[in-house]
Amino acid sequence: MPNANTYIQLMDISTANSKKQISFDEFKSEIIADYKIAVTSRECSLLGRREVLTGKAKFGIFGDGKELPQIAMAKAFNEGDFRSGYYRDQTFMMALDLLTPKDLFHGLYATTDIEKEPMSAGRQMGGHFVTHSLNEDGSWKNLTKQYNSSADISPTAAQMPRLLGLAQASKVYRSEKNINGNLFSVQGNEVAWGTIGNASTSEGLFFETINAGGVLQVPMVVSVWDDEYGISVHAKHQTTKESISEILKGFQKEEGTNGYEIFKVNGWDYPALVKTYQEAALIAREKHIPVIIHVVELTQPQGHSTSGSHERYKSDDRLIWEKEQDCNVKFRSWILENGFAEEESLLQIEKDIKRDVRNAKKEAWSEFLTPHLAYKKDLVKVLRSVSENTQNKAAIISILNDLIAIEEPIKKDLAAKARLALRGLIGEQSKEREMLKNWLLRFMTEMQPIYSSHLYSEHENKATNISAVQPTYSKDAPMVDGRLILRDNFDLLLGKYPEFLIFGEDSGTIGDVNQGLEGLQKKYGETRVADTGIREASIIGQGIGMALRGLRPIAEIQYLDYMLYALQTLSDDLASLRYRTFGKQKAPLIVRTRGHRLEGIWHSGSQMGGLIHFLRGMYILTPRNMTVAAGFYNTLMKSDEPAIVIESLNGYRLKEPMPNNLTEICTPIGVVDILKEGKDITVLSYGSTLRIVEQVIGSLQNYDIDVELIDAQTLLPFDLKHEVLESVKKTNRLIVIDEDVPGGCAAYLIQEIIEKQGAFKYLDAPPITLTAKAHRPAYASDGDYFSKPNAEDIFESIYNIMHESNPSAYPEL
Ligand SMILES: Cc1ncc(C[n+]2csc(CCOP(=O)(O)OP(=O)(O)O)c2C)c(N)n1
Ligand SMILES: [Mg+2]
Repeated sequence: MPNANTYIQLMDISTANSKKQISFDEFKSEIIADYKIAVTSRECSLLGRREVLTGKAKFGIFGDGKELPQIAMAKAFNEGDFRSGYYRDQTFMMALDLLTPKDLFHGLYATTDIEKEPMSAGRQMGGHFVTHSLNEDGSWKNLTKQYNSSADISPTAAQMPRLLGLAQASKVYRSEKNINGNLFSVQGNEVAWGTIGNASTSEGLFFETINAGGVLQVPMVVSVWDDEYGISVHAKHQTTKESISEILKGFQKEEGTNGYEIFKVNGWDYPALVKTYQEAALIAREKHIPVIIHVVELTQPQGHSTSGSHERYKSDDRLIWEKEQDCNVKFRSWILENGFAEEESLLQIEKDIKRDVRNAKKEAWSEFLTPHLAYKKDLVKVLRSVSENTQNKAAIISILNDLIAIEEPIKKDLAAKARLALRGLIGEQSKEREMLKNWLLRFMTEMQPIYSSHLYSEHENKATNISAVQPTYSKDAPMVDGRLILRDNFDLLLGKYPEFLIFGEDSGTIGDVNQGLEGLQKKYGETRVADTGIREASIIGQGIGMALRGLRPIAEIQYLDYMLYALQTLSDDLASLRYRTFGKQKAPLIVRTRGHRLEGIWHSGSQMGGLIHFLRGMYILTPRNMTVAAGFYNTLMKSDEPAIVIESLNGYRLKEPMPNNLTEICTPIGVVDILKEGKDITVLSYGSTLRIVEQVIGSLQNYDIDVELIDAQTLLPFDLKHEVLESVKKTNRLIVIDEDVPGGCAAYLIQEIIEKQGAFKYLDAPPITLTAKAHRPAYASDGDYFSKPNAEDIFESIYNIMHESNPSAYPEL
């Protein structure tokens, strides 16, 4: 007898969540449809693992043992909602039709066609999920009409910071009526759904985000998939009391407090899961109260990944328990016990699914191979011709035969064989050699972008395409503190762009520690100009999540030195976003910070070398004054790419003339500024140090040294027009001065100028860097003097270069 009680219970919840009432037959078929998803997903995991063990795929990590809660989560997930999860969530993706078995296998093989491998065009390991937020031209799709998944990354818990922002966006859209959020939100009714493994909750990012979510009261539902292990390490080494829901109890919302609703549910209990997820959705969606769902008693039938087997670390008892508690097994029994299906029909379903998944796998493999085989055929033809007209016939034929023997070639095989053959033709001239060269050139030109494109935007409005607009001044332009230029510019930006908001530590009430936002919270409200807790990584996460949903956040990191707390999120999540999604998602977050040359180990850092290397995929901008900085913000707001703007900490009180075209000023990105022309030596610098260089120029002039001074302005990207090269062609001497460690950013700039711009042949003297000492900058004025390049260092370094090239004109110092 089918269990009518279960039906009635579940219907109660569904109705409460405003889903239409369904008949008992419809209910039964929904259960069977769910069972099919669970079995399909499991079959993919089983076959997927085998594909790795036989060598067709390189690595496999699957969602087996976690199927059922994901099906329940998918039922509560609405269009417009966002997921921020991790590599176990294939069943969720399948339940919403965002991933087919064939897609999954394409992901395993690393098929590079985005149509066939929609998760990353082969760039990410399987198990990293994504949906496409952007149209071909880079514009937004209507995200309220699709299920959305932000792009997964591998570092455990790194999905948490962005989850916060994804949820916060709903809150912003609900409260800020002036924003045109048609493509992103329907009155803030969207829930952001996080998933995380039990062991990954040990990470700081998890706790930081949970706390911030409780403070902000944003609609996020965090599911913890608890299988008691993190690879081989048991919960007793991971979590106090071995239970995340137990230790999070202090976050429980009570009458009159903020906080979370916290649920604990068994991962094999279908009706309980469905009920829990419906309730959670309701609470988060309507009331914007965050929810934690601790899903326990989950299993991992095949162990963690294809890197090892779980028999090495799980006891026999645990292994037996996992077999019995397997959520799919328990779901099957529940269906039979409640009479929702007969044994035979389940057997038939399972058989059909096995066949379908096997076919999907075969098709995916064949589609993966097809283009490679076409290239191979082409290359075989070319090498055959080459072999008929060469003095190195034996070697070429041997390469050709090796190539023919590769039945299932990958691109690397083809490139390597062609290059090997070309090497064998060194010294020969023939049309066949030309043919091979052309084949290889075409092949590499076609292949390289498949692996290297979309690091930055490739669309019309990319940041480096925004044209410069110079500041203009009225005749009686007042000289004002630099911070006022920023403040007035932010004021105008807040007025111009309703979707623009700015937040950080002390950014709200006092208008930031240097008062660049003075009075703006009063004028624009607590949502748009906001204080945050001291939690740099999740401040960035707020920014990423909101930018993923069409808002234009500026996340403020109070001091450059504390960027390190956020560096992992910036590097792994933000900087790689376009690249890892093959240009299908964007998060145009602007990070505002201030740094350089104050005093003390943690208030004067200039770790630019670290930033430029960790953050490829972002723009790194170092304005020398606040007018240039304001221009960068304006440029960035016209574009849609992520950037960091580092304001000079000691520049807020320096006087600058107030421009009369504030919001129009655009400082171009990737363009240097030649501040003084000169004939003797090219001096490249940026930020606060540049001001000291400017002070030295006069003294150098007294010694008959005519400096050409260039402000790098934008470190990533640097000098796209190669203006420094033109300068070096004229001066034949080069020094790069900054306050990073030796071999840091200055070394990068030298590499750009010498290697990329090709300045080597125009130099009469070795290019020199003048940097800070290798240690952290010591405190106070003397600490600064003996840690960072000072006026005397700069004078002497430049003088010495002149002395070396012309000792009689410039005698020894
Ligand atoms: C920051 C970081 N450290 C280590 C790893 C390697 N690693 C990948 S998964 C994993 C265990 C995660 O366990 P859990 O969170 O319980 O998820 P499960 O795989 O059990 O679902 C580890 C240590 C990683 N990916 N990222
Ligand atoms: Mg685990």
